[in-house]
Amino acid sequence: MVGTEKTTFPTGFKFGVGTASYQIEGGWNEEGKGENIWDRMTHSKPDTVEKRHNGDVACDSYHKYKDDIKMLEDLGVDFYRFSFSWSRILPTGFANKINPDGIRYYNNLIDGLIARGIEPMGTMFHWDLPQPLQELGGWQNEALVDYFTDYAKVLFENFGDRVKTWFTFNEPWVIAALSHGGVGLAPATHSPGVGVYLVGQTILKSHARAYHLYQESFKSKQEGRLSMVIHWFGYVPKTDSPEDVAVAEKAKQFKFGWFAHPIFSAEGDYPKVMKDAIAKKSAEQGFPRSRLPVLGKYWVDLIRGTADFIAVNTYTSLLAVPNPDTTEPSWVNDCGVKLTNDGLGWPESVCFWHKENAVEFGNMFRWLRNEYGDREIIVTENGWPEDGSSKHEDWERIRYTHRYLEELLTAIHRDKINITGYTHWSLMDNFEWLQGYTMRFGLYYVDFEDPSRPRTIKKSGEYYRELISKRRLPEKFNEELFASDKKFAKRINLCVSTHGKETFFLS
Ligand code: GBH
Repeated sequence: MVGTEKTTFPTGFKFGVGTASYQIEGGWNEEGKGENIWDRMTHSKPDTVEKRHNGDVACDSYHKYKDDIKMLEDLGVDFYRFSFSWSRILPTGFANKINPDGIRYYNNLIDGLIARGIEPMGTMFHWDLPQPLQELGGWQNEALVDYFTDYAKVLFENFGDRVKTWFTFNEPWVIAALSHGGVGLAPATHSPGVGVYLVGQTILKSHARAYHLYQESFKSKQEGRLSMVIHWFGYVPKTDSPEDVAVAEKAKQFKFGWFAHPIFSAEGDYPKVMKDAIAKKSAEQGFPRSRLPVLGKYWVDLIRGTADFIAVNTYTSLLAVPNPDTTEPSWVNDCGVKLTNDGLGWPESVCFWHKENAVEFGNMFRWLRNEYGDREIIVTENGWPEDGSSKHEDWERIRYTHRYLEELLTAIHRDKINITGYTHWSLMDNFEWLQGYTMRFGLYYVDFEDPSRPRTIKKSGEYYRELISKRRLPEKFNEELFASDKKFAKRINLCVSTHGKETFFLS
C-alpha cells in the first residue's frame, strides 16, 4: 500500500481537462466563420479521414457550450484548456476583419467558465489554420510570423482581461514533422526533409513575437502567463547498448528539444546534436547547405526565454533503435531513430501509436529538470484512447490515469519537481483527426449518431471527479478495478512485470 501523503496532491495543484476547436465545435461555416485547412481537406479529400468523418458538426459545442460548462462544473475541474478557432475570429485569417459572432462565442464561453470558478486557459493555435493563409504556403512561409502576431493581438485585446494562461501553439512537432512530413494531417504537405524545418522555424519565430508583444503591451495590465505546448514522446532505448541509448537521447532532442532548447536552454538555438546531424546528412545528400535553416543571433536571442513555464503533452512511449528504413531526406532519417514494438510488455490500447508506460512518464519530469533546470511544469495533455465498445465502462482509462498520476506524485514528492497542473485529454469524445470519431479519449461519452450529440459521463469521469474532490488518488476505484475485470487484471500483470516493481495493483 502506498501511504496517503504520497497519494495526495500538494495545495494549489490544479486539475483540468482539454479540448480543441476543430475537434469539438462544429458550426464550421456558421455566423461568419471562415474556412480552415481541416474544413478544406475533409471536404475536398474526404477519404483522408477514417469513415470519411469530418468536424462539420463534431460535438456541436458551438451550440452546446453551455452543456460543456455544466460537465466541467460537474467534474469539479480547476481549469479548462480549450483552443480558439482562428478562422472563427478572423474569417480570412487576416486582422482587417474581425467576426463579432466569433468574439461573442468565446466571450460567452469564458464568462460562463469564470462564473463557475473555472479558470480558462486558451490555446491560440491547435492546428486549424485559416485556408487563405495556407494559400500563401502556410507555416512554410515566414510571412505568417506577422499574421500570427496580429491574431495574437486580437486575442489579447478581446480576451486577455479574463484569460491569464495562454499557449501559443499546440505541439509544433506535429504541425511540422507530421502535417508537412507526409503523414496526412492537414494540410497534408509532403516535404519531410525541407518544409518541416521551415515550418518549425516560422512557429518558433511566431511564438517569440507573440510572447514579446504580450510583455510589451499587455503584461503590466493583464498579468497573464504564456507558454508553448510541446509534445513529449518517451523514447526508450531497446537495449543498454551505447548505440541504442544514444539514439533514444538524440531522438528526444530532435522531437522535444527542437522547440524546447531554443526557448528553455541557457544558450538558446536548436540542440547541437540536431544542427550537426542535419548539416552532415544534408552535405552527404549533396545539398549546398543544411536543410535546417540557420536561426541567427537576432532570433536566437529573441526566442530564448519566451515561456513562463514548461507546458508538456504526453501519451506514450516506444522502444528506439538506430537506423530507420528511409533514404529520402526527412526528419525521421535525420533523427536516425526507428521505433519498434518488439518485446514490449506494456499494456496496449486499441490505437496503433499508444501504449501505457507510466514509468517513462515519471522519467520525463526528471529529464526535463536535468535538461532545463528547476522550472514549473504543467501537463497540458495526457489521456487514453478506446474505440467506444466499452461505452461507459472504461476501466483501462482509469488504470492508465491512476498509474500516470502515481508517477507524477513521485516526481513531486520524492524528486521535488515543481509540477503544478494536470490536464486530462479530453473532456469528451471528439473528432480524433485522421481517426475521425473511431477513437475516443473522453471522460464523457458522446453519441455521434444522435443529432443532439448527447454526452454522458464514463467511469473515468467519475474517477476523475472523485480524485479532484479529494485531491488524492481515490482508493475506492482501485478496489472496483481489481474486482471487476479479468481482462484488466491480465494487463496489469504485464504492466507490473515490465516495470519490475510491486504495486498495489497486484492484489
Ligand atoms: C494530441 O497529440 C493532440 O494535441 C490532440 O489534439 C489529440 O486529440 C490527442 O493527441 C490524441 O491523439 O494518425 O498517423 O497522424 C498527441 C500526439 C500526434 C499522437 C499525432 C498521434 C497521430 C499519428 N499525436 N499522432 S497519425
